[in-house]
Amino acid sequence: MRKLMTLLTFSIVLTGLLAATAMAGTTLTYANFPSAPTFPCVQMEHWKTEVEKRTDSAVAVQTFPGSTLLGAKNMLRGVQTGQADIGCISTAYYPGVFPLMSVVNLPVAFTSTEVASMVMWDLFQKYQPEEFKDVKVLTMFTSAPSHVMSKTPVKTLADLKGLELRASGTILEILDNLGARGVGMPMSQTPESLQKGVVKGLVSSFDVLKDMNFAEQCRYETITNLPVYPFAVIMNKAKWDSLPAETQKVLDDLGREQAQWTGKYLDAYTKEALAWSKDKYQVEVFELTAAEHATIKKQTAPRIKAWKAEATKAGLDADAILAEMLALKTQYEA
Ligand code: IAC
Repeated sequence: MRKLMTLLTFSIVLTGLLAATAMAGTTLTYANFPSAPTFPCVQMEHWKTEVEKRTDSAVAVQTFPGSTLLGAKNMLRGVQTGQADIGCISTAYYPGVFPLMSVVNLPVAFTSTEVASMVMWDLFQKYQPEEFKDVKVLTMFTSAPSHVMSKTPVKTLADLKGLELRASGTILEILDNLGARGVGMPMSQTPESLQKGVVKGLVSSFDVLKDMNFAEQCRYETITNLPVYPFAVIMNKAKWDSLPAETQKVLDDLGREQAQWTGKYLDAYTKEALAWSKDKYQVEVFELTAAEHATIKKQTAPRIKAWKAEATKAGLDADAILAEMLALKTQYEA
């Protein structure tokens, strides 16, 4: 009888332990570089909620916004080496590393984040570029089209002359072509540079007017419709390989949906952020003339040529990739 009781107790404890292990499942760490209110972190929390729900909590996601685990520049390497399981990178912060996907950063006049994000995701699926071979890509999306936010008014293109503006990637060269002075740095470094006066403004999407409170310092906003910044959410390859097939399926199924969700969210949110900035700081918004937009188009065209040369050098069929991107853009805009 005693023996039986012991055995029974033992098996109850064992069953409990096994159940607890199964329930605890996997915890994935997810690093992000900008502060928690920004859209890359909002989409991260949305993804966490969806993953935990769809796996019945077999997967828990632990999020690290604001460079608390990895920063903008060591994100790629940090995920490759497993310092974080998952990380969010802006490909524009890694010049020359992503010759194919940087096509999304070209001046092709995206006007919708949702469209740009879907185009990026489809391009990635079609080409499965080598440049991501060391990681598992979970989703991709873009920022909204970029505009000038500055401490001094930029009412016409002539006002850009010599103006130091923070940007990254393709937009740096575009600014130089337009007579401004592009200063390269990640978003997370921008508040300090604005504060110190190293830059007189920035070129990015309007969400940051509110989320980084840039509206307080940059009271002048000029609608320029410059490129979107491309983002990729990447996972450590060994960690991905260690996941059960049903978990992998949940994450794979979320890829496209997450790209679209983020694009939709940001399209609505940039409008809200601009309205908030007008209300709270009375920011002024300047529109350029059609002739000035034509000038921008003409002055930024060399960047497309330069991308083609870089992509060709990386062994890519640049013309085909660019044509595919433009075809997808037209398709999603219809
Ligand atoms: C952002 C961005 C980066 C971090 C947080 C919010 C961008 C647009 C792209 C950029 N909104 O680097 O300018």
